[in-house]
Amino acid sequence: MEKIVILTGAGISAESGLGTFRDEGGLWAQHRIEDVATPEGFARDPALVHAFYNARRVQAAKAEPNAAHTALARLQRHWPGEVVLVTQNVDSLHEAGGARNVLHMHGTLAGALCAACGHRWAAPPEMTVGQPCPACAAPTGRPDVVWFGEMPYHMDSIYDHLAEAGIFAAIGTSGQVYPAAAFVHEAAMAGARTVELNLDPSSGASSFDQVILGPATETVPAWVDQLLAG
Ligand code: BV8
Repeated sequence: MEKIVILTGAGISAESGLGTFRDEGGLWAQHRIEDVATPEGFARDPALVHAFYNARRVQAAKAEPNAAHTALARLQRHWPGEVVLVTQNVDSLHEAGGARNVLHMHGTLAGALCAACGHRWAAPPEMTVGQPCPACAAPTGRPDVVWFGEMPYHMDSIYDHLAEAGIFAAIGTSGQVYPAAAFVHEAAMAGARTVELNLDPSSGASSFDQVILGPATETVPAWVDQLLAG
C-alpha cells in the first residue's frame, strides 16, 4: 500500500490559536527574524530570544489540538500503509492529537539544548539567560529549535521517506522556508501524487498536482475521509 508523507506548517495550528509567521499580524510582523530566530540573534540578545520562545512555549502548552491534528492521527491509525508526519512546527499539537513518530524538523518548544555539550533535556516553561546545562553545568541552555542557517533535524530519514512516497501532502505552510519548501519536488521526482491543503495558495502551489483551499479543520478531515474510503 502507498506510503503517505505529510509536511505540516504553522497553518495547521492556527485554529488552535497559535500564531502563524507570515499571515497578517503574524510572528514575523512582531519580531525581526534575524533578532529571534538566528544563532547570531541569540548571541546578541539571549534575553530577547528566550522571551520570544517563553511566550510561545507558555501559549503552546495551553493550546488544544484541532480537528486537523486528530484527523491526521486517525489516518496514521487506519491507513494500511505507512503515514510519515513531518512538521516544521515546534508545538506538540500533533502528538496531543494522537499522532505518533512525528518528525520535528525545526525542533520543539518542549526541548532545551546545551550549546556547549549538545545535551538535551525537557525545557522548563520559561528558560532564562545563562540556563545551566544539567549535564555540563555550562550556562549555555537554549531552546532546542532550528534557527535560520542551522541544519534542520531528521533530514536523511525525511529524504528517504520522500523517495518512497506514493502520496505527498503539504498542509498549512506558505512554502517559503527551505529545505521544507522543496520537499514537493523530491516527492514528485519519486513519482508521488502531490496535494496542498492550505487557506490560500502557497508560493509553491503550482508545483502540486492538486490544491485544496480552505481552513485545515475542514479540508483535512474531509481529505482523510476520502483517502480512507478508498
Ligand atoms: C538550512 C524556528 C542548510 C523555530 C524556523 C535564500 C534562498 C533560499 C533559501 C535560503 C536563502 N537564504 C537562506 C536560506 C535558507 C533558509 C531559508 O529558507 N530562508 C528563507 C526565509 C528564504 N533556511 C534555513 O536556514 C534552514 N536551514 O537551510 O540549512 C541546509 C539546507 C538543506 C539541507 C540541510 C541543511 C533552517 C530553516 C528553519 C528556520 N526555523 N523556525 C520557530 O521559531 O518556530 S522557520 C519558521 O518558518 C517556522 O519553523 C515555520 O514552521 C516555518 C515555515 O513557516 P510556515 O510553517 O509555512 O508558516 P507561515 O506563517 O509561513 O505560513 C502559514 C501558512 O498557513 C500560510 O500559507 C497560510 O495561508 C496557511 N494558513 C493559515 N491559517 C490556516 C492556514 N492553512 C490552513 N488552515 C488555516 N486555518
